[in-house]
Amino acid sequence: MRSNFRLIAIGAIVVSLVGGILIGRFSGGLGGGGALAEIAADRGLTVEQATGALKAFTAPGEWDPYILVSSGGHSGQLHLVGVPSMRLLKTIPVFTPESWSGYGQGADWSEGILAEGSTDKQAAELAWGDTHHPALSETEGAYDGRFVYINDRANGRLGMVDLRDFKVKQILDLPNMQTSHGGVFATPNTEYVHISSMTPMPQTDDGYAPLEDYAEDYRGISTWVAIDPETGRADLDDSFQIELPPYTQDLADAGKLASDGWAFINSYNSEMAVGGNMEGGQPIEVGASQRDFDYMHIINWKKAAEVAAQAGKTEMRNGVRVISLDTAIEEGLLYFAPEPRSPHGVDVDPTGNYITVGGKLDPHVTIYDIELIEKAIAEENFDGTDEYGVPILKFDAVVAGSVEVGLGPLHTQYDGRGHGYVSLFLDSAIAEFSLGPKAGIPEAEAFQLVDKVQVNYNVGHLATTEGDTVAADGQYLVALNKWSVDRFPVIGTLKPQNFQLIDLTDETMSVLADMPIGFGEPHYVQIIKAERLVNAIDTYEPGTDPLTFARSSVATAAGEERVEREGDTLHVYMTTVRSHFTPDIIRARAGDHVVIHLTNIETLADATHGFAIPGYNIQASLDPGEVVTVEFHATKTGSFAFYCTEFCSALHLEMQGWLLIEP
Ligand code: K7E
Ligand code: CUA
Repeated sequence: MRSNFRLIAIGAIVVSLVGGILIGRFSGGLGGGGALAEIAADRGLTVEQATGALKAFTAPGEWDPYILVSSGGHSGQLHLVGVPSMRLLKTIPVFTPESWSGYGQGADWSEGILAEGSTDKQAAELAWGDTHHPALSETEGAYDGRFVYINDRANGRLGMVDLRDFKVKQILDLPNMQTSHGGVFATPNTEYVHISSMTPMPQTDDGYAPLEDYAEDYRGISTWVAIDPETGRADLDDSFQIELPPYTQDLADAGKLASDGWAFINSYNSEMAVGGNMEGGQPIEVGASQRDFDYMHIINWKKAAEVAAQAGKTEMRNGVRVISLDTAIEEGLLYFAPEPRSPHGVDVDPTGNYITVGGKLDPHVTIYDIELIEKAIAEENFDGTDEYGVPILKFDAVVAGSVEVGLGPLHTQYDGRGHGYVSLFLDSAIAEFSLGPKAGIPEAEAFQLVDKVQVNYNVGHLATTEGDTVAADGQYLVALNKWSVDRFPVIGTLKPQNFQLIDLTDETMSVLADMPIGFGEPHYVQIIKAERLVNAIDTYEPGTDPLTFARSSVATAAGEERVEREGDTLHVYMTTVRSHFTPDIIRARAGDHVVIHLTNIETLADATHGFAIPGYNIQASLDPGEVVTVEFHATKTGSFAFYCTEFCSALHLEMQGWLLIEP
């Protein structure tokens, strides 16, 4: 408990400090400088806190200049957060059913996406995913606001959300890989979205191989998913995969500008440890941390796309063309650069010249230079090969610099002013460091630690505004802290994560705000300028099928509502408008196959209706203009009062009807 005495004492200091500053700054148009200082003092705020609050404040009704697109971890969702206000705007379900939006709760379009997202590769139809790394689509290396892709860490899948209506349109279950982690990025013009395996998988017909045959039968996979520029959808026929050695492929990034055409994938466990701690072996984390170096994979993806197009250079494996490891080596598509112990993040700077790697067990970041890499490849400046024959570039020949930043460096983002910001998991801090001359930093100041700020606690990823694109603008940084420990009231044993907003516009970094994340465990996020979301719509054209954006063949206009019976199938063409369903009585018989085509004939933004049937596990959401079909078997007789789940109008409670299923 704070004593009143302490509050008064702090208050007095704050009044004088804040008063001086705030009166100075706000005596202009606001006319209330003294009052602001008093409020700060009353609330016990320090100057830093009051300044931070004002910097992050977004007035009621004002829009944030940035939108943060966050993965939701094993909630299987994406979250949109306004920056700098750190207000949660929306949750978008991708891999996991969600009943607000009716996703996977009986509506045809979403059931179809989830069903297609589970191929025979899976043992069951999947109802969850672990979202880790969102990748916004890009044009010329900058976000273009068209699509966002997100991987499923658990099941090796890729989801696509269309940034017109912010709904998922496709889940692609990737052949030949079981898991995927950080290997997700869009190429600078979104020709491909890359996704790589994390844990290698046996490339055998039945997906099984004894662990004794790990080195022989297991392989990593780098997948280049071809993207249709109109729809954003993946086309497996035009996609290809590259086989990789059975190391654990981790984070990845696309080259851009100076490094356009290249891609970089970190790996660890080049020891190929498989565990066996009850069978006389070492635990995996021990076995996988033996060597001083693992390998950064350097892939010439433009050349790989050419090779994949040539006859005889690939083999079809479960519906996708695969370039074998041997072919990749022969054709000069794959090189390794040594990277210090247990690397995690690999991040290309906005100029494309530098590639920063954080080694979890090394207190440095290592910064590679693409010009040096290209030179070493051209001159075959190799340190031999790995056991699979992949050429290893000489470490000293490709590294531009390294900076001692602190303990547990993971991920790096940039500000477009020649600085990198790296998350330090063990130190619970963000370190700012300078890049080299190719990013505009004078030689004498290159590759140095610049600043450090403490975060709370144990930061994983971090994101700066557009900080992984050519347009990084260095305004804000968000730290994604894994633990919140004591930052929030005790609300049970499962604790929220903590996002912290950090200002990058001053000489030194400062923490402006905390945002508890009580709805999943975000890993990576990207922050896009809100003004780039030019395709976003707030209503559909009347009668739209959300999957195609075209007019639905079952769209129903006002006055065209009807019920048609075809044997045991009952087709209901229903409209929704404030505040009724038409028809509001559906008469079915036990055993019928009931198909209800709902059209929301509203044209006004926000006039969403829901359609819920008790006892049948059905809840659909219909945005203005949207058409959704709900289909079920009338297995249980009864009188079911269906109703609208969105509070749409003063007579929302009256927006209900009867589904009669006669015995
Ligand atoms: Cu570092 Cu999944 Cu990107 Cu989490 S990963 S931190
Ligand atoms: Cu429609 Cu409530």
